Amino acid sequence: MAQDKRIVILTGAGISAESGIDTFRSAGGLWEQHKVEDVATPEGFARNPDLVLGFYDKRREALSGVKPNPAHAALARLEREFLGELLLVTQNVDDLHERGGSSQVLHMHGELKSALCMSCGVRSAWDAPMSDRPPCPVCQAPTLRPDVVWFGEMPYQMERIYAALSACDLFVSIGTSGAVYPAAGFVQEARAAGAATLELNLEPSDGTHYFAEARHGPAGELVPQWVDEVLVG
Ligand code: BJW
Repeated sequence: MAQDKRIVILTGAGISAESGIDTFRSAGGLWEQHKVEDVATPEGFARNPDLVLGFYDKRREALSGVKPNPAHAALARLEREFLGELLLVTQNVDDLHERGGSSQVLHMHGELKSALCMSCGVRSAWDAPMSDRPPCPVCQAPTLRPDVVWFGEMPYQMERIYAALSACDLFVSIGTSGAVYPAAGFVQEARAAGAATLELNLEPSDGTHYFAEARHGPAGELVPQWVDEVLVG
């Protein structure tokens, strides 16, 4: 890969697995511990806000006990040293890309450390529990919810992502099962634009057949190897 190319990278829960954050669909993962319709839909939140706020409070609190792994560090190195254009899109709501050194991260499914006020619509940096119904820092209404994208909601910055996919030379998907749209469809968008496509995942994803190349193994090994290849040119 020459250094003057445009790369779009999509990451999912698998990139944070070696840091100790549960994935969603693996054995023992979050969707075995909780019903997805209870904790990751607007309807579930309306039915039982205490359950949902508690679920996200625990996951936000757990961030202080985990660290970025070599895969996050490698993508940060790519951001620093790659001479072409790079867009790092993550489905993850953790902050491990940023703590690993990446400064430009597009969180398409939102962030644990952000609050969305259902009264004024403002998103605020947030690193505290929400179960006790704290006031919005902007309008003071006690109507904060986790600033994450649930099923049936529109992910963030889709226009920007699709524009980058339609103009990229390489699309790389890392640590995602390919079970959730629209992210699962990015590989087809990139292919339609003539881009090369690469999957780096522990095992074949649901969409592995769409990728021109797939490498299977832990992200902590595959991602640093791939970044070395890109930077050596
Ligand atoms: C490793 C590893 C290691 C493990 N190294 N790898 C029918 C057909 C098509 C679509 C739909 C449909 N019915 C409904 C829909 C739409 C729906 C959808 O996709 N549903 C599916 C269930 C079918 N999607 C939506 O509703 C989305 N919105 C939407 O579509 O709006 C309309 C729209 C229209 C047009 C354009 C754009 C939009 C919203 C989806 C929101 C998803 N939200 C969640 C929760 C976020 C907050 C939170 O974190 O709690 O996002 S669900 C959950 O899944 C989370 C994740 O970001 C997302 C993806 O999961 P991910 O990251 O892939 O994790 P896993 O666990 O699935 O996979 C991990 C992978 O890592 C595995 O493959 C492992 O093998 C691997 N791995 N260790 C490398 N060490």
